[in-house]
Amino acid sequence: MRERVVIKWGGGLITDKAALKTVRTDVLDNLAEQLEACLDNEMDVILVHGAGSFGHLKAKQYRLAEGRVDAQGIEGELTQDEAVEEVRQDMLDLNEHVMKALTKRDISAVTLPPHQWARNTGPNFDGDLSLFEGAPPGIVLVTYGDVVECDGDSEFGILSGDDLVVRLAIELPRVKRLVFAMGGVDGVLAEPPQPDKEQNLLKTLNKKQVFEGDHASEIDVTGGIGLKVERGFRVLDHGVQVVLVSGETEERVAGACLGHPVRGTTLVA
Ligand code: IP8
Repeated sequence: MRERVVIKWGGGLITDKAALKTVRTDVLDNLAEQLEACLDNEMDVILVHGAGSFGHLKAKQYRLAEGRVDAQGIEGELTQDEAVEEVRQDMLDLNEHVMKALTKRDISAVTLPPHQWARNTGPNFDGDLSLFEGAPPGIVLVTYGDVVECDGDSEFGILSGDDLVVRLAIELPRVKRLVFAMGGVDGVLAEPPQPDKEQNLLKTLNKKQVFEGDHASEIDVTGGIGLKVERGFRVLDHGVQVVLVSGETEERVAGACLGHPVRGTTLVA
């Protein structure tokens, strides 16, 4: 029976996070090649990608993660409603780059944009995941962090890719592992990365260990590495392996997906 892997391509990996709407095409091409290696090894893939500079900068400026706020609290030319539409479109644009990288390698993939099928935020968001189950073997289903409608006064909010992967990894059948591919780090570090100093990588991490994430709170409206680890432990509790690796090498993402020992952080119970 074919196994499944859920892969999250971090927004900070596939985009230049500090420069508005700038994609890292070479990184995407490399990640697509590694994804193909999974398919070649009879592993089905659910791909979730983050937003990076296609989502976080504008979402932060227009306070979209907070839902509807008073117009006086917004600094910018757009209304919040216009910003919601723009960020959704920017995410569709980023997704197009992702799909292009997959298509270049003849990988068949279908995107399901969350604003069309999901509501509410956090790991218990609402949305029918059966859409992800129906694809024939070898077809990659793709989704991503997005602005979604929310119940109540907030009206809208940011559904992070890190929340999408939780339900996808736990609820879909045959999911063997969840792999977070990240930019700038080899996994979870014992201390924030510093130039000219070797990263102090935690090869395994259990819930009790204390760690510090390198969370650029001024530009990231969701959660940085701390959120990935917290969400990862929820998934691990359901018997799905969770590995965090650098997405900037030639083989670690594919290796982690296929269960090979690679440099990175494996969550342990
Ligand atoms: O980068 C955030 O998704 P994430 C989505 O997976 C937006 O946390 C639109 C900021």
